This record gives sequence, C-alpha cells and structure tokens, in this order.
Amino acid sequence: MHNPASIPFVRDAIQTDVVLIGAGFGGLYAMHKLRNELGLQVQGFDAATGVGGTWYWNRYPGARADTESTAYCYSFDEQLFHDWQWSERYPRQSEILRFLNFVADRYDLHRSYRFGTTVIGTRYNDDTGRWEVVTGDGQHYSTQFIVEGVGLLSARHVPDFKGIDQFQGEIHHTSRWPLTGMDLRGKRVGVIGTGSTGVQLITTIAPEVAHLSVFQRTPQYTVPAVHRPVDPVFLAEIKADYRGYWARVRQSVSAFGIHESTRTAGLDTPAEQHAAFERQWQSGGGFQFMLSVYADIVTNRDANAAATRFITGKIRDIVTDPDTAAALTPTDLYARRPLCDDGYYATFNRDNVTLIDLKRHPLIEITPAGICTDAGEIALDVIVFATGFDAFTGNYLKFDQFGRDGLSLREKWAHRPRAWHGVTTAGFPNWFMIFGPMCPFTSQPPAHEVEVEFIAEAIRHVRATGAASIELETTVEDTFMAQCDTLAAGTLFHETDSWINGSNIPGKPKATMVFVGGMAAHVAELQRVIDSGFEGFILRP
Ligand code: NA7
Repeated sequence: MHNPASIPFVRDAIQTDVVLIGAGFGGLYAMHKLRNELGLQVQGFDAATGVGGTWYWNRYPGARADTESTAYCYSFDEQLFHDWQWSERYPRQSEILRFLNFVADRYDLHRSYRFGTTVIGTRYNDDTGRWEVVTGDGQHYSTQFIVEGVGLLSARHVPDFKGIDQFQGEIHHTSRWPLTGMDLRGKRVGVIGTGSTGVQLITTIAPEVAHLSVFQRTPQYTVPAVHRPVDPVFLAEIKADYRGYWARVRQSVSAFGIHESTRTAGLDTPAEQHAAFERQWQSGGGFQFMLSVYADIVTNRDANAAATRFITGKIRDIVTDPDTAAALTPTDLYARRPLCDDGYYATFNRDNVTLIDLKRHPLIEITPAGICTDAGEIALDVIVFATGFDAFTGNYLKFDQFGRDGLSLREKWAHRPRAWHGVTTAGFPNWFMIFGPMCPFTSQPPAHEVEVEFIAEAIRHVRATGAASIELETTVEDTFMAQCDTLAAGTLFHETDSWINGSNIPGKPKATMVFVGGMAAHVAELQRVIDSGFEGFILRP
C-alpha cells in the first residue's frame, strides 16, 4: 500500500502554473503551447540531458521511424514545416533528434526545462487544490496543473534472466544505448528479441560484427521498408495544400499520412490478393502492408490469412536454409505491431549470423562467458536486450502519484489502466497525459498535437470560468472503457501476445490499453467536448 504522506506538502515549494514532464514530441509542443501561447509559467522536467524523449534514448544502430517523415512531425506552424527538410521517407534517429532540437531552439523551449531531473512523486492537495511535485534531487514544486508526456514506449523491459549479473562482457538495452555509440566491429554479439527494435538492429549490425547470435522467442512477420529520399513531387503537393494534407491526416484512421484501403480482401481472388500484396511488398512499409492493401487484415481472419500466406511464402523464398526458414516463420495471426525492415530475413543467409530458436532451445541462463540454452553455451562479447518496453503504463507507474482523497494511480490501475482518450483519468483533477493509456492506436505526433490542444483548451476553460480544477467524471471514463473493449473485440490484436495488450510483461494483466476507433473519431470526440464546454468533466470552484 502506497502512502500519500510519503509526499509531504512543504511551505517553501517552488510555485508554478504547470509542471510538464517530458521533452519528447508531445512535451515540447505542450511547452510551446502552454508557455508561449497561453502565457503560463511552465516548469519542465526530463530525465535525459536534452530534448528528444524516445529519440534521445533509442540510439541503437539502425534506429529510425517507420512512419512517413512528412507526417512524423508537427503541423501547428506551417512555416516550421517549410523550414525543415526531411532527407528520407523514414527518418533516422539522428535526424529526428536534430529536428526536435531545431524545434526546441526555434521556440526557445530549452530554458524552461530542468534536464537530468526525474520526477519521483506527485500528490494532489485537497485543501489547496494544488499539486505537490517532488524531484529526485529533493526539490518540491507546487503547481495548479500537471501535464505528463512521459512516453508510451519508454519504460524499458529487462527480463529477469538468471545469471544476468555475472556476464563479463558488455550488456546493453537498445533503449539505453551508450550516448557516444559503441564499436561492435569484430565482436561476438548476441541479440535477445526480434520486435521492431531487434529487426532494425540485427539487420544493421550483421555486416560489421564478427558473429551475430539472434535469440528469438517468437518469429515475426516483417516486410521491406524500402528506404528512399522524400519524393519531391509528393512534398510539393503537401506544401501546395498544407491544410488539406493535415486535415486528411487528422481525418484518417491511423494518422500515418498513408493511403488507407477501403477494399476488403474477400472481393479479390487469391491471385489478385497475391498481386496486391506483391505491389505493396515492392513499394515498402509495414503499416502500409497492414492498412493500404486491404481494409480488413486486422479484423477478418481470411484477410489476415491471405497476408500471412504471402509473407510466409516470401520467407521460404528468401531464406536458403529450410530449418532456419521454418524457425523464422510465424504461425500466429498478423496482428502485432506491423514491422518493416531492410533485408531482415536475408540476414539469416549470412555465414556470420545464427538464429537460436528459444522455443526449441530455451534460454537457461546468462553465464560469465555468454548465453546458455539447453543446446549449450554460446560465447559472446556483447549482449543486447532488444526486449522492449512496459508500454502505456510503465512510466506513469514508476513513481508515486496520488490524486483526490489520496487516490493512488498504482492502485487505480492495478488491474488495468483506466483513462479517457489517453488524456486524463478520473480522480486526478488538473492532471493530464499526452498519449497515455487508452490513447488512439495511431501514429504519435499528430495525436500528440490534438491532445496538447485539448489540454490547453481545458486549462483555458478553467482559467476563463474562474474554476479551480477540472476533472473527468467517473461515469464518462467507465463508458469510454467499455467502448474501447467493444472496439478492440472487433479486431484480432487481442488474440496475439504483444505490448499492445500488456502481455509482453510477466505479471502484467492482459487488457485493452488503446482506443482502436481511429484518429478521426478521437479528434471528433475531443473537439465535441471542447465545443460543449467540457461536458463530462467536473469543474470545481
Ligand atoms: P517488442 O516489440 O516488445 O519486442 C520485444 C522482443 O523481445 C520480442 O521479440 C520478445 O519476444 C522478446 N523478449 C521479451 N522478453 C523476452 C524473454 N524473456 N526472452 C526472450 N525474448 C524476450 O519491443 P521493441 O523494442 O522491438 O518494440 C517496441 C516498440 O517500440 C515498437 O513496436 C515501436 O513502436 C517502438 P516475444 O515476441 O514476446 O516472444
């Protein structure tokens, strides 16, 4: 049982209007919106020594977005869009980090952050209507509002392997890659994990390491990314119709700025389906493969099977060793986060790459010299955990947070996160999240913008009406949670195990943690609430 008294209210706390946690895509825009546009005093914090959020930490070789760069950015300032030129269709980590620094410089955001500073507790004071915020260095802040943009996929997951401390080489998690990089040339490297991070890393480092051992638990469906420079004709079209382009992104299902098919697979013959998938395979993109070819791949079993047949056929064609091909071939639904790659399956044709199928040869322990499975020990110089994240809730529950009447967020979310549109949760007045649990299942930057704009309107409303606080009604949260469950039941995502439903973390309850109703519905609902004068929210004097 967590005790609210562990966060005392102190008299000399530093006063501010807003405490903002996070300097990633969402946090930076919130800083600009709330400080520069609303004129609020905002104190930002980030554990990193600079801006970037996810893109600050994830510096492993091959790290990049798999979203079209033209939609993986901000829309709020047209001139910003014109002044920044993305080089590639799928931007690399270093380019995204440069972009976010460019944004922070342009709007003078750095000065309102305390970097290298972790928030370790928040507590609502029912008597004063203000929040107490405590940082790792023992400072207390008193604030009217809290905005947390702490990241959907930021709390790293390191499995509790036996013997992890005795390894005598280097161990790294992909999301805590050494800031100065790491020379893997000539080394024997073991990678545990084959999610989108592992796929990027494995494909990138295979040519440079002495030997690469890939420890795979569950094989993955992945399709070519097909990297290429941003198409100048496409870019010119966006610039010529800037508002129209972003309106279409906001009115789409996924907010990826891609074509979303409305055609169901059943309308085509198997040969036509194969040809359609082949065209998409050639043109590249994981989300495109799932969303642009047919509309029902994640809702209809037959459509899903058509996609899996196509990809497994490609694995057989590409991978020369039949045993390796079989081990790389998934047998479950194509209903995890879709992956794309730069020659992943072909990487396993290299002489210096070995696939270790952990389903056949379970990992027993990490030894001083390497990794031991039931087939023997594999000697390694470096072990990389590409084992993912405690998604959605991990970063919110890392520290104590107490709302009205001492309500503990950890207790409220013990069985599953309960929230509304990823933005707030009942029992927590003046407390907001950017892309928190129950957020839309979409590309993040466009959704961050919409949510920050909603938060800004909520704060403006509190100030304009002379209220002290705004808080979600529990019944609205309950209704929304039920809606999320109903929508999710209409998809195949809950039938696979992945971070999307929490089943990647041992002991974490499997549950719906997203709103799969699409970006357009998300935008419409947030706007409806704003237009209604915050119906469904309690304003307290
Ligand atoms: P993911 O997609 O969660 O992948 C993690 C990988 O690590 C996956 O292959 C897991 O196998 C594997 N894993 C996790 N725990 C273990 C243990 N105990 N033993 C062996 N293998 C394990 O994380 P990523 O970082 O790749 O991607 C997360 C998101 O971040 C991504 O979708 C992007 O949106 C950004 P499993 O499949 O669970 O059997």
